[in-house]
Amino acid sequence: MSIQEVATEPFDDQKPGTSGLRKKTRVFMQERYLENFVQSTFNAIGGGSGKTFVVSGDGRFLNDTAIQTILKMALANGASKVIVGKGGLLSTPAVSHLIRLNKTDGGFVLSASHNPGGIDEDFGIKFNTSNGGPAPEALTEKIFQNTKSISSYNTSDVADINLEIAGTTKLEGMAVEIIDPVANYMELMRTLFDFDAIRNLFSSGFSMRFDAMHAITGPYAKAILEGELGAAEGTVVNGIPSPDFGGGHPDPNPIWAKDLMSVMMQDDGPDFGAASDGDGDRNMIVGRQAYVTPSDSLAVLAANAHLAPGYAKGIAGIARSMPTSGAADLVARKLGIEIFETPTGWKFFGNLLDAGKVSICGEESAGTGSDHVREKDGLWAVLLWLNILAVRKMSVADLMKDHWATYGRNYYSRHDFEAVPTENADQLMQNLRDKQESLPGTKIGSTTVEFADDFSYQDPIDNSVSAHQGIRIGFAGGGRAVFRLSGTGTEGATLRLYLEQYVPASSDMSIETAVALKEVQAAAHEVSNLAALLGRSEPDVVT
Ligand code: VG1
Ligand code: CO
Repeated sequence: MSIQEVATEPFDDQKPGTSGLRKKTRVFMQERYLENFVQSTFNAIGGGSGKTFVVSGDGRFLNDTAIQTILKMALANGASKVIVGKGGLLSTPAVSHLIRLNKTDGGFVLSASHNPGGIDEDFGIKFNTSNGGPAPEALTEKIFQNTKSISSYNTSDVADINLEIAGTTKLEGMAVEIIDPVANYMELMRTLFDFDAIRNLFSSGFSMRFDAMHAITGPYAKAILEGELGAAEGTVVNGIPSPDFGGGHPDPNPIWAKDLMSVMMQDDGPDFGAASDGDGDRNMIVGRQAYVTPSDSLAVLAANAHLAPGYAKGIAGIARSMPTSGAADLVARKLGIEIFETPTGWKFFGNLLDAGKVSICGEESAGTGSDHVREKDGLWAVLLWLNILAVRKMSVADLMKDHWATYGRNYYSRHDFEAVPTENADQLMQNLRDKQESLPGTKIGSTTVEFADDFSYQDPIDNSVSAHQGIRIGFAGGGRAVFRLSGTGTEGATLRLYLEQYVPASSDMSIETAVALKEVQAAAHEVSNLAALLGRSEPDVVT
């Protein structure tokens, strides 16, 4: 075996986005593309010498070859040990847990999450630090700077490792430990939830459908829900991870999880439905004829978490990303705990979780999680819902009605305008930035702007500032619109318009979401001149 220092030249497009580096798969297949990014990461953390890492992904096309590349580079950079899930498979929350459990120096997650997979679709890589969470901005910026000046990377000419056989192999000076992807994660879940109560719920006839969307949570859900908790065989559908996710988008929302939605909307549908994304960190929750928005799910989980053993002492605080609705804020106020509003992306929750300031975090994009790991965790959310339903003994629909009767309801929807020419999207954002200061007091359509700003966040722990995180506009009467550009897309720009309307507990809660949001939607379109700038007014995806 020999270790080689290979000369390379930089690429200019390796800036990590909201959640790591995400590109078309063929971009990643270019010679030295992955190598450059991985070496830039090793260089940014002070080298790999003597260090231990977790490396795995969601099984999408290129997963296994990327793992082999990283193993050879880890060896050449002096790493002492790498832990890999059998078959190269680990969900993102499981990677986070293994980093923490084994006190490794970090890990590489290979995934483009909810983006489709395949040679003509998307691939991605993300580095997580020793706390188990995504690299904070200061580190991703350092990695990016390295990618622009890199001149060589280290690799070795050892043979590929067989990832299908559990056990430890010595690769020259480096140990490669192949482990069962599910076992440690299941043990962690057992410490948090009342498995007996959930088992009794299932044995009493409670029915469920879990759509793994041909992605990573299949094996986890099968082992935990069917194997351990006694859910009927067949509860988990699309449970075998495939390199192209069966040709679909592994994105758990009513659009992409359409089959699940139609089963759940039937009169005799299952009691409970859930889905998860490509890498297993997102979740969708739906009861029989009752879809739960992710923002509401966060609020319900926070309000009821104490019913699960892992949170029986109560929660310390809640954090939500800025575009997420204010439903969780109302719960925090009632519980007398702090609420934090952070920029989009899980990396902003890490410091708050590490400092013990918050126990539960969430994003409107179907991500919820807690201090048990440093990533959002799809199956965790599903199990917490099951634990709550087992204790409260009511349907999802009734639980939501009860929640809204206590707190009022935050009607919510996200409108995505995809593959917009970058200039047009930038122009729209720039116009809003230019005029936000003068907006308060202005009448727009049938409402009036109460506040407007370009969201800037100062981390309360390390005091780092992240500016220009999206335009927030608050309207009279409890409406809010948020504009921001996606940091995970791989084609043109995606403009996200987030719409929210609060109605107090005494109001009629049976109105349709689209109706409740009509006024704020019209005002948002008017204030941004959206139709003229984008050349259309209908979004591609409404969630
Ligand atoms: C999207 C979501 C954001 C989420 C991110 C990563 O980012 O809006 O809430 O954290 O995806 O999710 P953006 O920049 O496209 O809006 V995942 O499941 O990739 O890890
Ligand atoms: Co994901």
